[in-house]
Amino acid sequence: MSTNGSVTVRDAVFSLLRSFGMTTLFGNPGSTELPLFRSFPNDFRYVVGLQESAVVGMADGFAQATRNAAIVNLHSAAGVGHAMGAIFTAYKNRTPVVLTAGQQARSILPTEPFLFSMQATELPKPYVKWSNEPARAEDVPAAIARAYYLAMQPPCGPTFVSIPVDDWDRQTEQVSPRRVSSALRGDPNLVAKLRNALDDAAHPAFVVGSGVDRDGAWDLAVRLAERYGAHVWVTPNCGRCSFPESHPLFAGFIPPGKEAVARHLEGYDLVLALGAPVFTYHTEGFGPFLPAETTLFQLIDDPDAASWLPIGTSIITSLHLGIADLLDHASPPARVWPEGRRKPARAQMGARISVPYLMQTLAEIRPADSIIVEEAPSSRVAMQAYLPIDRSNGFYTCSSGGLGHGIPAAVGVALGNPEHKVIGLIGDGSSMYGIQGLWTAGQLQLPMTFVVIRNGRYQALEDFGPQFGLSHTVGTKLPSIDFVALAAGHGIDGCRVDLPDALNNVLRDAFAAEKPTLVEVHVC
Ligand SMILES: Cc1ncc(C[n+]2csc(CCOP(=O)(O)OP(=O)(O)O)c2C)c(N)n1
Ligand SMILES: [Mg+2]
Repeated sequence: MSTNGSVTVRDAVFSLLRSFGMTTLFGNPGSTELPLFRSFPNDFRYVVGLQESAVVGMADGFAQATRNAAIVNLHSAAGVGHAMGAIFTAYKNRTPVVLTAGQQARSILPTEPFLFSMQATELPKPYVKWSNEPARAEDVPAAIARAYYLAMQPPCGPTFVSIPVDDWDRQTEQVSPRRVSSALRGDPNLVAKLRNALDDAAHPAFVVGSGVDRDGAWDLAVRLAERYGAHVWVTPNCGRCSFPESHPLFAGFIPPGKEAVARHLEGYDLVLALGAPVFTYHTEGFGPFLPAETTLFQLIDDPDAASWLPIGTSIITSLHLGIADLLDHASPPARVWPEGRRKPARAQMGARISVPYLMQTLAEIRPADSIIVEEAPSSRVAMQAYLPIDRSNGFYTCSSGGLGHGIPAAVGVALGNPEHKVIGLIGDGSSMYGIQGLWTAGQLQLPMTFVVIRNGRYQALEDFGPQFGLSHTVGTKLPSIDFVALAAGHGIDGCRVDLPDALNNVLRDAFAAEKPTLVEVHVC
């Protein structure tokens, strides 16, 4: 093939990224990436993260908020290594992220240079969908294009391109962007079978996962539930909110254990999982997968998640197309709706701030269109009870269980969503895995609020102890972390609140601020 190039690899890549709408580059620079920045285009912005885990977490939040793949540049093997936990999370979140990493110059690779990544394409596996170091410099733009199309193809996820430092100044040819469809349509025969089963079901339930909101199918899922009078449960360890939690058909959250799943789905003759892996358990459990009388169907855009389901019928489809196909026929006779979940008793103001009281206060005073990004393990049940999410794109957490996502992802969501207030609800322990995100929020002056829930320990692990027969846990106390000082040290405002009657005003001020603010809330 001719290599009579007319542009540099760098210009060809920037032009391609521009055509994909990827003009925000997340990264942490090193020597093996510097030539990328020679005449950095004015219409691009470079968002610096101070550690690569924070870089990828920010890109993950940004990609989810903007519904387009984010582009990331990491520094060789060390940068990919730091980022690995966040890459794992982006893979589990099904977030499209195009990761690039610098590699040493091709001519010195035979003598194992400083910073050289020995098996660059192996390093991020198995948590990338595709990994490549182009054989020739001129193939770099085409590799970026392929990485983009694959990242955006359901199931979405990270892809990786390793780029030798001397490639950027080489000549190549422009690569034209193409339309690559990413919609999947389910087998019409199976969709008809599911529709008949729904028409015949006496007590149907839906179990929703992140896939519904990720695919923009929120309104369709509401219509389908209303048509069938189906209870709607949230699948365990769900990364987004896919159904309004104040809706009369909303039944609640299924805990992540085998027995709990079977118990919660008792009494339903048909269970339809929508955009949900079925099921993501956290601890070992026993007994039946589902109650014996229950028939299971799954609509999912992920063939892998469909393959390990032990029972039932899986239909591989984009959620918006699959649900639209189910709705595309005459409605069955209207059903009497079962009763949804009950509102919890009002949390009382005690001498100290309880987590339910904090969540209730947040629900009452947060801006109606604000977005919650959560990483606060032992506070989650209280949040689910007292802080209902009722908007599409209104909630994000990590699906992997790997801490360090919350602060950076909140920054990425705020960057991608400037018209909405973003509130990060972060445990004191969790915050320390991605604390560098505060600095980026400060540099960009994002008008967001970090609420650090300070209980002085890894409460979730202390709660787990008895399940493993432990009477006490080791390494779970977190004394002496000063979050107000950490906020100041990262260039943002911070304040502390430890009495319930001060909470309301402190949070109101934080939400009104047009800059990032951290509120350290002492809870009992
Ligand atoms: C990267 C990573 N390291 C360790 C853990 C184990 N872990 C799970 S929950 C948890 C505690 C988190 O503490 P905090 O944010 O304070 O929340 P709390 O449990 O107090 O509600 C830890 C350490 C993890 N999930 N991910
Ligand atoms: Mg804690």
